[in-house]
Amino acid sequence: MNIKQEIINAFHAKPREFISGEELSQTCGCSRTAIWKHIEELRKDGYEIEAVRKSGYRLIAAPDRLSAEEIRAGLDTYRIGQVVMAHDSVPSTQPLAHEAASKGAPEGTLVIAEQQTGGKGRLGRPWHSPSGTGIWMSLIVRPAIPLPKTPQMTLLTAVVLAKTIWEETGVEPKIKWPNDIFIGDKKVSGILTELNAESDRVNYLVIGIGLNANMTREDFPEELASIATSLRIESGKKLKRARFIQRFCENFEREYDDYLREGFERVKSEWEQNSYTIGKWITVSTIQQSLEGKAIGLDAEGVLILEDAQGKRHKVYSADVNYRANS
Ligand code: BTX
Repeated sequence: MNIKQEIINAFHAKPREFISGEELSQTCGCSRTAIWKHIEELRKDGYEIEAVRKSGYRLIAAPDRLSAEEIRAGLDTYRIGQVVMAHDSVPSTQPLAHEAASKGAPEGTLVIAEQQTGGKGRLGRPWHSPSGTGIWMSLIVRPAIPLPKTPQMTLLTAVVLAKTIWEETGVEPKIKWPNDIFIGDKKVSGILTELNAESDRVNYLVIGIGLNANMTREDFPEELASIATSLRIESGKKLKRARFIQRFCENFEREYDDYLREGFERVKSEWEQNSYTIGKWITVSTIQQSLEGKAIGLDAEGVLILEDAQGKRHKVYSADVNYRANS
């Protein structure tokens, strides 16, 4: 582990306390001069660190930047989020995650960026990803599941996101089929799952997550103002983004392990409990046709069941669906 990471971990383990140079040098296995040099580097990175003779160093404030060190400090997982590739500005985190995955990046690797200049949604739609205010990240997973089950991973991710939003902000999110998180009638988050597979074998999935964390109303462009919101707007508080990502990774690992062991049932019931869609009259457009009906629930595999005006039930697969809700 690098020395900067060790120092940050030590600060996180003893919040608001002074830690002596001696103690830090023992923890990190280096000289006190080396500690002092790394403290200076951390200050350059935006950490506010108080130094008092005889008492040592104390962390006053961490920068509001998403660094690998901040995410890993205090992260209680064994694989999700244990490798973090952090960038300032990139076109999109998705191709970077694909590249890393194809070169063997381990399951749980996170690619994050402060800003995306070409953030993408589904079907080539753009995803607005301004600097410093959101969480734009791609998670690499390698589940041993058959190809037709992969849309379940999007539903699982939505459940975990909704749970983490609730736990960290107290606002109540709803999941809109297939891949959006809503607060009230506005979108706060979207999920884009991309797949790399051969015949029936999944090599890896890249789960892209866009979450509007700290945008103010003015930060949204005109075309999004009436359809998008942020956690800050809804909760009235700034979100600690690194902490949110840690809690997300922990919740994800728990839910994912349970899913790999026990199957889809728990995800299904959690998804249905938090659904924005179920009970609503919706229009679903596929390439072949447009269907209208009431969303009844998910089947055992996670496929949405729609009941039309004649009472006939239809299965709606996420893969070929373009979704519009009337209500
Ligand atoms: P989607 O196709 O369901 O949603 C895209 C639509 O959402 C856009 O057409 C626009 O109307 C609206 N939109 C765009 N930006 C925002 C925003 N910031 N907040 C609310 N609504 C918006 C959803 O696709 C999947 C988004 C995944 C984004 C992540 S970010 C990390 C990763 N990298 C990347 O390029 N994409 C993913």
